[in-house]
Amino acid sequence: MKKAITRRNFLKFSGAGIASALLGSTGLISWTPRAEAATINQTFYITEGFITHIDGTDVYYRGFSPDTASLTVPGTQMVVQEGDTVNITIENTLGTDHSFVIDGVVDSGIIPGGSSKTISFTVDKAGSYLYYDGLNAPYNRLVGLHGGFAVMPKGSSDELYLGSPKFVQQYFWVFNEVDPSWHDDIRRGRTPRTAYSPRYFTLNGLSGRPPGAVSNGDPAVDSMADPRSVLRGSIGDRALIRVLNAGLCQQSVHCHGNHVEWLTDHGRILPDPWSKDCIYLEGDKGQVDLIYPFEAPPDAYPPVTTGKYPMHLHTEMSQTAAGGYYMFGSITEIFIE
Ligand SMILES: [Cu+2]
Repeated sequence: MKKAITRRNFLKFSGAGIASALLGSTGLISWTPRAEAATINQTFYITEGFITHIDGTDVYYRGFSPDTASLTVPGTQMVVQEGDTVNITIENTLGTDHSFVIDGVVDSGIIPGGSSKTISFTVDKAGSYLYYDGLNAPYNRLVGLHGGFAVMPKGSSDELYLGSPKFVQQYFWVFNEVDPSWHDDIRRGRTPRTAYSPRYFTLNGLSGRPPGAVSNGDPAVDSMADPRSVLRGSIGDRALIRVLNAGLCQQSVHCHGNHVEWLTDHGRILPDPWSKDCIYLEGDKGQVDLIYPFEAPPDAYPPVTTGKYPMHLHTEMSQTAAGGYYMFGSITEIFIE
């Protein structure tokens, strides 16, 4: 049992995104396949606090954090392998009930405020998953209680599922959007009654800080510099992107430079992957898996083999913040080096 943190002790964070142990110095997810299944132990602390956005607004969040002193939104990325036994301990440091759910895999049930629970499950289907708090849906998920979970095929380091198109590096792109008044309602224990009106749009918990903006280039704050989000590769590389939508808004994910290969929709394997520029991402837990091929951009003239290209969403409001600031939404960079 843990004592609930009182509301007086709210921590304030300038940005989300604490790199996890799974991430190397470049931010890439590194993975070494194993011949044998393993037991994976992970502890999440459900914490709360405020994150300051570009216009100075402090917005209330909850997160699946690696310790009691931090607030991590989205929660730490997890990568496991088919056949593994996963033990997840949730320490709920808050006064409210929460849960841990992976659709089709596990549901912890209610974890009352101030208590902890360990859930054990085995994973048998390679793919990408959103873990989230399923209680008070969708509010607990929207205010930050979500994260990415990947199951690698047994013995493989370069496939989404056995026999899939191959990749060299892999990333999570977890999208969300933020209606501060809803977050404040949740903080006060109220059910939101106002129309959903998101004012901030995030990628892996961060928004863009374009050139000239405060904290431009700071990987702890700027999604255009966050190594968890920025695609980096050389001609011939291929990046798997596990795209998860924790938010409610449908999106259109557009990678510049090259088309992406669209491998799955909601975990369903597409038999004949399309090569496409814009990918529809359903709202309310939509998910797709994509491969970005680092090829010479076919439309460039004169021809180029290096360059910097954006990934942005084609819903225009998702590129804004606080109702105005343009280019401060869900955006990142792609470097062909
Ligand atoms: Cu575009």
